[in-house]
Amino acid sequence: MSTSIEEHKEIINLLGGGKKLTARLKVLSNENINEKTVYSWVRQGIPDKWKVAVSRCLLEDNINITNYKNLLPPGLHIDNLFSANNSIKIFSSSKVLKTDETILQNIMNKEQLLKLYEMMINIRRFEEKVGQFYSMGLIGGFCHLYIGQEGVISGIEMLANPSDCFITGYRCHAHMVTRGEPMLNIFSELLGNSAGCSKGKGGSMHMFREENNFFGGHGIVGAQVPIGTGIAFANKYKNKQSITFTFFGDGAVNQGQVYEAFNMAALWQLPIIYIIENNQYGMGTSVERASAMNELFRRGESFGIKGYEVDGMDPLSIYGNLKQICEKIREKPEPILIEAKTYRYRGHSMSDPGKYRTREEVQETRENRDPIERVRALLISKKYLTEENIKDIDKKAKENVAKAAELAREKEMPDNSELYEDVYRDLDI
Ligand SMILES: Cc1ncc(C[n+]2csc(CCOP(=O)(O)OP(=O)(O)O)c2C)c(N)n1
Ligand SMILES: [Mg+2]
Repeated sequence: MSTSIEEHKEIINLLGGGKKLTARLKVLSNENINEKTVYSWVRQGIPDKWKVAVSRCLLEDNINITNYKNLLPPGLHIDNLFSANNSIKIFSSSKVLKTDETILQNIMNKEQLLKLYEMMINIRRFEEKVGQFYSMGLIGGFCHLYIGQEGVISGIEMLANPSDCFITGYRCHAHMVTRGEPMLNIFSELLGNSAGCSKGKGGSMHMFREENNFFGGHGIVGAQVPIGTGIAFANKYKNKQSITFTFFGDGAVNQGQVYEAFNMAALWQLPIIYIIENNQYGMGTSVERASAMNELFRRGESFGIKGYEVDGMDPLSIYGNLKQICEKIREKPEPILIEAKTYRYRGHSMSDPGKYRTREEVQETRENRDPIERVRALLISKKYLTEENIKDIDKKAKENVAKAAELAREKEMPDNSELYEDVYRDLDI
């Protein structure tokens, strides 16, 4: 492989030598660059600042730019350069992913299926307990439960690496659980205790655990999308292999900042998967009433972001389809948009009378599309577990949750002197 100096020397020669190149760069950049500077690049290499302009000269001369591995500055993808020639490509390859049932049933081995099942049961029992505590007046502020949506985060967690980054909105307890945070710390946070993962200052909507690469927990609808994009940029810039999973809702998808973030993610080809958890409703309004265009997986197309719809009530489909997508992104970073069609069984928050949908609709989904039931049935039909084993798993999950919840009640509230601490801090991700 050639060094960047040898490569850059070859490029300068191909472009007609220092004199010609100087003239071309002057036109392209409006900057006063002299021949002596350009000649010095033959010995020192082309500085980052001039690499984009030099790449454009190569493109104009129809020279295959991909031969030159050392030419593009960090963070810039080759496709970015094509916009200069007005040839930016619009992808319309977004699609609904449907996978054959027999493939899905065999996509995980016994150990994986068990892990997935336990993960989902833990989330559900955890959230049920949170609902109970809220009704008992133990939890202050807003509180949004994830019951019904367990398949989305669990399917993804089954394929993610610990070094991958996660960020979501206020419906964030489940993401904390699957990222490995002890339930005691999550309950403590909900109760406002100093043992909480955010020292009791964040509450239900603002949980963080940097060590687990979980970056919140955000109360402003859509705000996590540009932040997730920034994390993905940092990872690419620092040559980290991590994918950033950025979750948001069907309501959030109509926020302007989502599209500003999409633009940058596509421009810089960032390693990010945007996941719209389309649970069919925002804060009391159905997606049909709130969105002019309901094929949400297509929302990235005008930026060249490929989008896929998957069944969010089926963790096996999430796992199977996203696994392939992640493998590709790890090899060659690019942003991808996933619309996971899911459903929440409870109200938007704890204070939602739920007048915008019928009980029958909720009941019908619970009975026919429940993600936990789907995996339970598979475990039984494959004879990996008996009904008795299933009951034991459930009992153990309930006990663990109850133990963590009761222990959290014994923890202390933060001291008043803590009030002005932890307001701002630099992250080194
Ligand atoms: C910028 C902003 N606007 C409005 C709100 C109030 N609000 C909180 S949640 C919500 C609905 C969001 O729905 P969706 O994105 O579908 O997420 P879901 O609650 O279904 O998970 C709204 C409007 C807010 N928190 N932030
Ligand atoms: Mg929603």
